[in-house]
Amino acid sequence: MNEAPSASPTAEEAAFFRASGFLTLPGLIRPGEIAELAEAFDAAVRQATGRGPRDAGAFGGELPALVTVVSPEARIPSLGASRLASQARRVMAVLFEVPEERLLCGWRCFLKPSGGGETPWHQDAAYRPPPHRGGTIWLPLDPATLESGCLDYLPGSHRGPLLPHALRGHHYVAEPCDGDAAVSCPLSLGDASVHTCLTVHRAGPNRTARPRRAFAVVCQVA
Ligand SMILES: O=C(O)CCC(=O)C(=O)O
Repeated sequence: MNEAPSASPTAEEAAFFRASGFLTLPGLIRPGEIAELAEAFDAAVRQATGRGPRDAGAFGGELPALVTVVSPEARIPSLGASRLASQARRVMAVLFEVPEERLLCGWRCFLKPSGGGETPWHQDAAYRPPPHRGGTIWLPLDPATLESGCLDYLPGSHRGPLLPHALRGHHYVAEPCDGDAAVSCPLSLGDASVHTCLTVHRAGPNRTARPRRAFAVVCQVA
């Protein structure tokens, strides 16, 4: 899976990220590499849940908004050697201005089934103990559109504070949260977005007939 790395974020992109708390990364991964990543994603979901991503409505009685598989790289070791792994570290090191050796990274599979509801507003920091220095590279394996459940970000929310979150089902939900100023980030195959662990974000419902799959590479500055 390894190939020569491509360009790092420019100074302008890094400045946008520091001001806004998120950034889109067009062409982070070549579209041809997505098929291999999608195969690894499907295998990890199948191993973790006993079901494939296209087994519509097969994840229990009620259709979940999101099926999450934590640490798929433990099930599919080739992920750790993939270009996404090296690209994620490279991008994070530039954006957080640290050497790559200081980054601790882990993966997530996020599967939003066809018909799945919204991923509610939250800050990833609600899921982890402090210090809250780090972020997530989010790479969709199906086009992420307004219809399929792309991410929406609240610009500037990464300056904090960590909002109160209520645990609803499997999700921490930021409350109260006014999403009026949200910016939607639709992504084509090969594009990714990156956000900090304090950036308030959500994903819309999936109104398409296909699942919306995404890998997240979550990095903390050690
Ligand atoms: O994929 C989703 O619906 C949610 C992803 C998310 O919240 C994240 O990557 O932090």
